Amino acid sequence: MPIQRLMLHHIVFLNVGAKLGDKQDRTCDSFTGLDSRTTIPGFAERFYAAGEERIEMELPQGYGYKNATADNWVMTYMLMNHRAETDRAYIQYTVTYDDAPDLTPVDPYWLDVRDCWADPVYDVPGGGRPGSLDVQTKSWKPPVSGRIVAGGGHVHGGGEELRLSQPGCGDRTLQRSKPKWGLASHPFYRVRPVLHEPGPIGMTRWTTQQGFRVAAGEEVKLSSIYDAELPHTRVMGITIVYFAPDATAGAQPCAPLPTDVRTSRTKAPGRLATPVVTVPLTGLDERGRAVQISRPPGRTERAGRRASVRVRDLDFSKPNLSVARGARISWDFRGPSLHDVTLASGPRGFSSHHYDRGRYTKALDTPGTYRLFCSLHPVSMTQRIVVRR
Ligand SMILES: [Cu+2]
Repeated sequence: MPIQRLMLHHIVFLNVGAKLGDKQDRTCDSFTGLDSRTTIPGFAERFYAAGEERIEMELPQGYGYKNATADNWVMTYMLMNHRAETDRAYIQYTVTYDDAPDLTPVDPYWLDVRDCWADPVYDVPGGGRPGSLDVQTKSWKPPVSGRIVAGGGHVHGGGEELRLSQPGCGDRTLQRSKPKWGLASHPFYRVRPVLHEPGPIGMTRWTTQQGFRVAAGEEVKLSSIYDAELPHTRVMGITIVYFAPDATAGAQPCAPLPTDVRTSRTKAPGRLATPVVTVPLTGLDERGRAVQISRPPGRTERAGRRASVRVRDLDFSKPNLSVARGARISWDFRGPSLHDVTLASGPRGFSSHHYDRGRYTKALDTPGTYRLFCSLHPVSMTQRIVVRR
């Protein structure tokens, strides 16, 4: 299925067990739902996920993810339809099933710098020096001693790397997962509309039979590292680690690192340096086709140090706005559907959660032109705010 039609933006596989209540996610007791309000119980174990990069789940020889015959898997995924017509597709996946009795089982742990949100995103505001980095971290302490035998990662556009480290051992690096980006000719950069900064085509994944040995309760740190010069909105920093419980693994503090780490990443042609991409605003022409626009239609309303915008189904009440420097803008969400406000391009990056009611307020201190959209309805809901000098 070419992404000119549909794009499988991401997919997460969860194991519910034989019946609801059998399993629990290993890092989240519950999740904050897409509406930023509802709490969802963590009734299933997240064990694999892929973004646009389609990372494979790979375990070293001799290890497996244990499944009972009666286990039920659930998929949660997002499709992006790039055409204004109903389409239909199948999701195909391949599983290697091994019934060898002597496999060592692994437990999947989802490490995420914004964990336990249904949409675990954050914003890199940008405005840093060239080469500067934005670093967000997540600490994880395994409940039992064991060995981390495999892992991979997920970043969005602007990502530099995900790093796993061991703070109790001088914060030594255990492993890095780095993105590889498509060539400028790759469909991610060519298929219109471009609705978000394209993600990588591949991430480093790694396996080790020996494993990184960690004691029960010992801290392991995930660092999500992004370019801090430009704004990057709604980004993620996620690593799933596969952990083999092993009572002997904690015996020697800061044990030598494994010598058998194997890494791999897609062989497809690509770029290693994080490309600079400006996300345009998109509108519809008379024939309903997506076209790039520099601003939404309508006159520009002028305001001073304060402005309030109603977020309706499917528009912003003030699509073109000019405000004084430092103005506080509040977006009032009136529903009934979920919406958000997200920077596409501009001097500083920000975004709101998804809301069907409530208010999001942001002070715009940096002059310039902010092009915004609702990330859920990016073609129909656009806004341009000029912050005067
Ligand atoms: Cu919306």
